[in-house]
Amino acid sequence: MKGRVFSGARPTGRQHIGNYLGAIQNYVKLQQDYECIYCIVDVHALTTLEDTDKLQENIREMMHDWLAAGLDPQQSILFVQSHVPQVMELHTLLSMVTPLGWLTRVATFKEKARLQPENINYGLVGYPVLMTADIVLYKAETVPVGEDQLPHLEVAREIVRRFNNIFGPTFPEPQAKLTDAPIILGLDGVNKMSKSLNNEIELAASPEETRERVMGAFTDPERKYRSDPGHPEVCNVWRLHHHFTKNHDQVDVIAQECRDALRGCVECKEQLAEGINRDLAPFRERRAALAASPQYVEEVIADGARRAHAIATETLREVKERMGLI
Ligand code: AQP
Repeated sequence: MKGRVFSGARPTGRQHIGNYLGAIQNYVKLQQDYECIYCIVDVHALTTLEDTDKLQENIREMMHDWLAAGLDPQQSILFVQSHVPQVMELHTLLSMVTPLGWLTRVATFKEKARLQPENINYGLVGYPVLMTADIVLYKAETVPVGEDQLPHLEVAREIVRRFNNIFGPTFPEPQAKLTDAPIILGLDGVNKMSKSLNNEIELAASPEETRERVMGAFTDPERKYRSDPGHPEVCNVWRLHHHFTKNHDQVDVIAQECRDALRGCVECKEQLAEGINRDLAPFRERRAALAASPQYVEEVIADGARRAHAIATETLREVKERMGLI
């Protein structure tokens, strides 16, 4: 029997190259060898999303990104979290074995609480419990994520261990699966690429938008003039070249020319924008075709919910039995 993979992403907008390099490229690869379940976690989005009018649109945008990137609804289950409501029930049951201290010490909770002091809601602190419910409802062993999600996954593993100890072996301990680019920095060159920091490059951006975004990227902070020798090892634009410059010898040439002040940052960014636009051209073409087929996308979403529902019902029955509820 094939092992099971689960991962989710919040529909807070279109996917960016950090999401792609950190997670989606693994989602696609894993489809070959595993039974994969990928979820658009709309309930998780409510913890920070103010503009819920956009939620339905964002869900479709994300599905377009996923399908265009190569997720195959024939092979994998692609669905929306709230369409399989058993996850809310499991979340409540798992909350009974989760000490509050495990949740309040999570760094991402502290950070979100700092960023939105006026809205430190229960959903924020319970985020890892709902994430655990997402994963274990499908008894997934492997969870492809970016590095920023590792603390949440660690809590998930602790909850699973505790549940299994108390009620007997029920869930596998989920393992994270990172790509070779587990954290992509944003255009500011300092923070994780992230929509909320407005430092992202969207996969679906037009070539002109991409070029404009890349030209605004921060480079080597120590290099003031083109005639100054550069330091590629501290430059995020150079790091991004590793992913969008096909020939790796060329990445070394770029570094040497930068060190010798033979190439300027503008030239370097222009070349990066060209590389991104070249690599993403087929994705963008597929995405435009999907956007023109709304009926097909609705069918994918409905079919995913039906298939996920069947697995979820079975797991929830087993959990309730173990917990003495039936
Ligand atoms: N910069 C990144 N580098 C590597 N991986 C990343 N991921 C996110 N940003 C990076 C991974 O992408 C998956 C889905 O992410 P998500 O939608 O849950 O992530 P997010 O952190 O909410 O995305 P943003 O853009 O950072 O959203 P905001 O700003 O709204 O919080 C996850 O596996 C994540 O690790």
